[in-house]
Amino acid sequence: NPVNVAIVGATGAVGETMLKVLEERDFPVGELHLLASERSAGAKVVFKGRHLAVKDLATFDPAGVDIALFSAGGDVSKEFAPKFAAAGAVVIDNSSAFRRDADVPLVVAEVNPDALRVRPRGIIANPNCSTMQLMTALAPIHREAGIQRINVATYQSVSGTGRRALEELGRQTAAMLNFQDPKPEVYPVQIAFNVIPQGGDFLDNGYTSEEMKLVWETRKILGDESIQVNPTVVRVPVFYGHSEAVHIETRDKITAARARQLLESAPGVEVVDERRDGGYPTPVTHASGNDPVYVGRIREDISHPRGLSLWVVADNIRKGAALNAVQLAELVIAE
Ligand code: 2RA
Repeated sequence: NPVNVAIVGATGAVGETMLKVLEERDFPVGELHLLASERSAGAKVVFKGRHLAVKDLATFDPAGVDIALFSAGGDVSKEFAPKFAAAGAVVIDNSSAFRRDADVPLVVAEVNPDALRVRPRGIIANPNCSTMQLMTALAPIHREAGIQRINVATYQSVSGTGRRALEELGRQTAAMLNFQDPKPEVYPVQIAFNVIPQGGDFLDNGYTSEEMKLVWETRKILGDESIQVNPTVVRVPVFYGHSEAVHIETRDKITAARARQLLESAPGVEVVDERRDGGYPTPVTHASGNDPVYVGRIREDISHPRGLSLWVVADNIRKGAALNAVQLAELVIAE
């Protein structure tokens, strides 16, 4: 049966990709409502040859919407997700607004799909992009060997910050090559030809909000509050694709060969792990524009008897946000 879909934040980088993924996967869309702020209302979008106009969220009546995909920031989700749920829609929210709520499931399609069946508020939370790819890669290892601790440094692309950040990287790169002032606006300091050890806002414990998402969301998705996570989030001058240097300690020893074997059959994962020049995944050569979570550099930790290191790369807008949201919608309508 046709499914009436609303996309809230339809003109953003994630919203646009949600639309693309719905079309690519031939999701059975009935009515399609593209919603955004009044500023964006009226913009024209094409979906399966249909020309649609973006509508103002503030004046939209959600009655009749079956699935609402939100990616318009936490404030918009907090205000409008409950209204769409009250009108009967299942809300799949890409913001961080509800991820830590005990009565809102936090779901990676290949990791804990059954969790979305219990949604007393009619809201399902989509994990943060960096958590999404990390869990897709680590869940199979956790199930076999029991992960006790994760040290992870992320190298996050500027698309994770949004459209203005994409423009800032391009503009600054050109400015630098023309010996002009890079004039940082979106980030506190220049991002072109630089790296910035900050994602989100600083918290009292010295970590940032983007880093703590990796701690809280990992424990909720894997269902194990004892897992120790030590994250460092770094913004890098890459347009699309987050990369992560991951070092785990497991309860039981797991060899690199066994980890590679597990990952080669893991859903949503593609292993690119050859110990030669270029034998590993990168945002440019593999992840950007593609669906898999790529894993390489798999090796036993020379500094720990039950340690394992690996390199995890994925497109933060696709699997990191839009694709997983659509996969959750597919699971909901298949119930
Ligand atoms: C970032 N994960 O990359 C955030 C976007 N949701 O900044």
